[in-house]
Amino acid sequence: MAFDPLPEHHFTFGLWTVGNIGRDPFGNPTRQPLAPEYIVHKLSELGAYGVNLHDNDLVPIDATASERDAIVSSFKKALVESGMKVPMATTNLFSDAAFKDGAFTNANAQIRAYAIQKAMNSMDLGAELGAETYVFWGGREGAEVDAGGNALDAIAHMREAFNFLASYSQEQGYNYRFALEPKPNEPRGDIYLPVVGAALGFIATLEQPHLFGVNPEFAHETMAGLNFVHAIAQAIDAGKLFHIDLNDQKMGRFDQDLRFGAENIKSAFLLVKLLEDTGYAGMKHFDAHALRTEDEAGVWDFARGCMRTYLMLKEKAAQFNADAEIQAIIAAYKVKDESLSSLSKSYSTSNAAALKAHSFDRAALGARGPGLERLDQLTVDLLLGMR
Ligand code: GLT
Ligand code: MN
Ligand code: MN
Repeated sequence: MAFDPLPEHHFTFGLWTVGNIGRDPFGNPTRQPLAPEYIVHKLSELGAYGVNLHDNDLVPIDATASERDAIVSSFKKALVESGMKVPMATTNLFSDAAFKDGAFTNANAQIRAYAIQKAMNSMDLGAELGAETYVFWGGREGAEVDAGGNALDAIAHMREAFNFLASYSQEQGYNYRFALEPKPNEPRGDIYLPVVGAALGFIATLEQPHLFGVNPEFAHETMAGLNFVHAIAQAIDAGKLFHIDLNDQKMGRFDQDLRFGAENIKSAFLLVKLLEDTGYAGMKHFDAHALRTEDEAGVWDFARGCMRTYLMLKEKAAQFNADAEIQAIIAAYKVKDESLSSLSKSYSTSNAAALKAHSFDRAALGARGPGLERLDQLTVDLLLGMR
């Protein structure tokens, strides 16, 4: 099997991902910048569906209006020539010094207003390029010092900004779906809305919650030692998985943004299986970058590898679902009892009375092993190509 990516697989990369120049806090760039038009053509050749961007990945923050228009028209030409789409856009609210203590949540009202202005301009750009999903990653929306008392205000300011921008989107006819991307820390000591569950809880407090979902990133829950597959399950259950950022990460380390599947292969497998089994129809965005050690050839190896690993894991998921022994173990694991389920599924006075009157064999319930060791070993066998 070739595992060749095709546009129908809806794989996307950010301009900032394959365009990453290999800079880190201790070291200078190790690669030359790549022109956005070149990136678009290369990704299209590799079988990607589209490319995503921040406003300033394409248009420098200090560009004049005419410079902006020239840059955008050259980029649009590359999109038309290559057939590539821009499904998602976002705003850079973290690189400029003005945002060093946050953007929408900054304690300074002037910076908050500037952040909203910048986001509106960036939403205009995204809409012009055809983007339907708008991501908010609150990279600088956080703190090292809480003595300023901003933690509670920040949530209210963030709510104001999202309510404002959702109305702007509707009035302009953009009809974006907004996807909040949680991260626990880095570049701030602590970032507000650190995990998927926090973002889901916050969305319920917005004026138009139906317009908002999440854009979870594999590395972000993993950095904090949390289970990304569980986070995605909760987002799917809530109908809020609008977008996903795929990459990899060792737990408890600096933000590594590794190639998808590079590190936690079993979790990556279970994630792909969950997305495929539940018919996730959104974009699969690889928000990662080639190692700083690599030259340009390594960048394209990285991009090919992300897509190839996803497709191999998708194949493994199909094999898992068709494996009679594995499915028999799962069927036995999920013990069914129609009559007890009918009592416990929903409350009624009579169900409560019948349940209270039922006699359970507690010792037998505690004695039974669910077969998870065998199931997990078969999963490992399957992933290692032994089944
Ligand atoms: C940045 C970050 C990502 C976000 C991007 C969107 S930019 O690279 O590390 O997780 O998805 O702003
Ligand atoms: Mn990240
Ligand atoms: Mn991301």
